[in-house]
Amino acid sequence: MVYLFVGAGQAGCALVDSVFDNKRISTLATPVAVNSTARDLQNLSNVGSESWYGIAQGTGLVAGDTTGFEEQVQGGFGREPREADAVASDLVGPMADAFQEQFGEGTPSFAFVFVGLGGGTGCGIGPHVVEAIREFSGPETDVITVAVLPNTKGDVREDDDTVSAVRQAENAVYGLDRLEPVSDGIVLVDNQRLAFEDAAEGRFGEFNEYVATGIVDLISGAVLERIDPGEYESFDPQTVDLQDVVTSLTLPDGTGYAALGRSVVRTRSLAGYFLPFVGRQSVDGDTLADLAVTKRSVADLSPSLAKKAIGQIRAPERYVADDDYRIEVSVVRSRLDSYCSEVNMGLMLTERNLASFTTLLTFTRGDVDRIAELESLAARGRGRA
Ligand SMILES: Nc1nc2c(ncn2[C@@H]2O[C@H](COP(=O)(O)OP(=O)(O)OP(=O)(O)O)[C@@H](O)[C@H]2O)c(=O)[nH]1
Ligand SMILES: [Mg+2]
Repeated sequence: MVYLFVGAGQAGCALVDSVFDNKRISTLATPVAVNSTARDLQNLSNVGSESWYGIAQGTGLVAGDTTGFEEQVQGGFGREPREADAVASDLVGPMADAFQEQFGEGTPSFAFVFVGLGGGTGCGIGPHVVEAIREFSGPETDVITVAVLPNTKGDVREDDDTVSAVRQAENAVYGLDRLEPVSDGIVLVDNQRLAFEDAAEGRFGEFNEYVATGIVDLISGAVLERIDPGEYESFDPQTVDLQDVVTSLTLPDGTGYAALGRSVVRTRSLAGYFLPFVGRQSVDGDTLADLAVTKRSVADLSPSLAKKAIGQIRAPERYVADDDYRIEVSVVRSRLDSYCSEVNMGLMLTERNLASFTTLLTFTRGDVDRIAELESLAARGRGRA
């Protein structure tokens, strides 16, 4: 194993679950799910009870295969991150031991911590999860936090909805303020990118899958496709690896905040699936770049304020080697170059009939308008108190 993926709270665990929907990831990474409600853990499809930990008032850290787990781990922290923080701050040592046991021999070179920022558990426990990872694995391990920003859209009214937007914003700022100093980089997943109805109905599945696929694409290089680039004479791989991702998330004056974008274009028309030699389609680099940036995971963001960018193209061999079909990597790259001066581009093969482009655009906290918006909503909450 090389990587450790820990989810905290419902959203965090759902995102880890989505990452492990890609079966091959389990050859590279160890999953852990920490929550205060057993029932939410039972909803996971790809992370089994041997990887669960419960934290609740008065329980300490409870392993998922403990008898009576469900009775001990219930109630949660119901949007109260300070309560979750108080309980979890005493459990850093036990979490460090548990993560070591899950990971097995050695320490991970990279760890990802996933949290949702509107509630109590992710905001309160998340930062202590990062501390626990650092405690068992030491300073060599880079920790990237993937944080969900709550949807706080809607007119400010004095009814319950308004209060809940303010409350979610307060929690989000509380969580971010504690995650920032312990994280090497933060990738933001903004639920405001979902249509309001989608978020209200809790239809997060597709969004989680989008984010999970993007992260898997960035971390897995050639490994997940079982491709040996050396077998392809005409191919000169330019790989971006996780170290490059961390570099791209780190800014000279502190932790960077990144938006993730991903685009996919089918490289063969539907007819081509049935008649192998017809229907090949060329892939336009500009379209690929444009789609990924348009679909970025954070609302109200100006790409031209990005400080750094990283991008990874994946395509079938013909699209990286054959003159007639070649994707113009330089066109994709020049899109990122137009935003910022520090750009790292990778090109990797895939055996699927898909060309994809995944990118992270990194900003300072001050340049992310959505964080400023959450901060001012949170301040309104404090004014009321
Ligand atoms: N993108 C995404 N967001 C989610 C998901 N589940 C919940 N959320 C959002 O994430 C934020 C945090 O909510 P939860 O993860 O349920 O909260 P929690 O960390 O379990 O905390 P408590 O239940 O309050 O103790 C809220 O804004 C939710 O709307 C999910 O699967 N995906
Ligand atoms: Mg919860």
